Amino acid sequence: MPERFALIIPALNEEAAIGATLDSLPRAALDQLIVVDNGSADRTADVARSHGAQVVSEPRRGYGRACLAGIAALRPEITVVGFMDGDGSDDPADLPRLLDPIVRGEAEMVLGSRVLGQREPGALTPQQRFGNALATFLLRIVHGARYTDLGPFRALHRDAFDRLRMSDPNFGWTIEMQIKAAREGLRVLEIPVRYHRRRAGESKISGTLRGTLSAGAKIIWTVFRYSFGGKS
Ligand SMILES: Nc1nc2c(ncn2[C@@H]2O[C@H](COP(=O)(O)OP(=O)(O)OP(=O)(O)O)[C@@H](O)[C@H]2O)c(=O)[nH]1
Ligand SMILES: [Mg+2]
Repeated sequence: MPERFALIIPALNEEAAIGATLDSLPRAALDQLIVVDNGSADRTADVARSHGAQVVSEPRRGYGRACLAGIAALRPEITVVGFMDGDGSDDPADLPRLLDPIVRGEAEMVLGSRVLGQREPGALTPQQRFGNALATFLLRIVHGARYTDLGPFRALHRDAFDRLRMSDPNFGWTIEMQIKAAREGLRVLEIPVRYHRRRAGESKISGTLRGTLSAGAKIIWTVFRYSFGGKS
């Protein structure tokens, strides 16, 4: 059976960037394109709809909740699901390289690594680079899992995703997925991806002190939470 692809884009107040981000996607390659509007106060949902996306609304804030709302909206025939940010930071030209190893059966999860790939100057802040280095170091010593990044641009076979029983409602989402993938013994591949500065609009995470600290704390907490034998 041929694979069917969906892309889920969580978006919070991205009206300035979401249209161009959607326009840059290789649409013919996607069977379902979902923007999850996470309670935006701006016109994110209208813009996404007018650029051809299916808009799912998740009024409860949180990156993980938005991703889960996108999953809940997948059509039954979808077999491969990808995640990408809505601010134009990820490079859509890399999308086929994320999906192909899954199609060829070489991997069940493919992670786009911004650390291995080319970054536009300023696209990853020093705090993000430090946070990534610390988190991936902890993943290795606490969980024996080797990764270089916790980037948002990634794809999984839907069956593999279901095995992970994802639950994190916010910034622990990416690292939860990586910890659980290692535990489940998923076949994981990291590939270099390009990373740009956001196209327009405001940073909610890395560009703000509050966002950086709360995401960083949540990520570190999640590493240890799953080390206590917690299976959830
Ligand atoms: N659903 C949801 N999405 C969010 C939330 N915060 C940010 N996002 C989205 O998640 C993605 C990443 O957030 P950004 O604000 O770009 O964070 P960042 O990439 O660390 O910061 P930039 O350097 O500005 O790009 C974007 O698509 C946001 O719209 C949130 O609380 N809920
Ligand atoms: Mg961003």
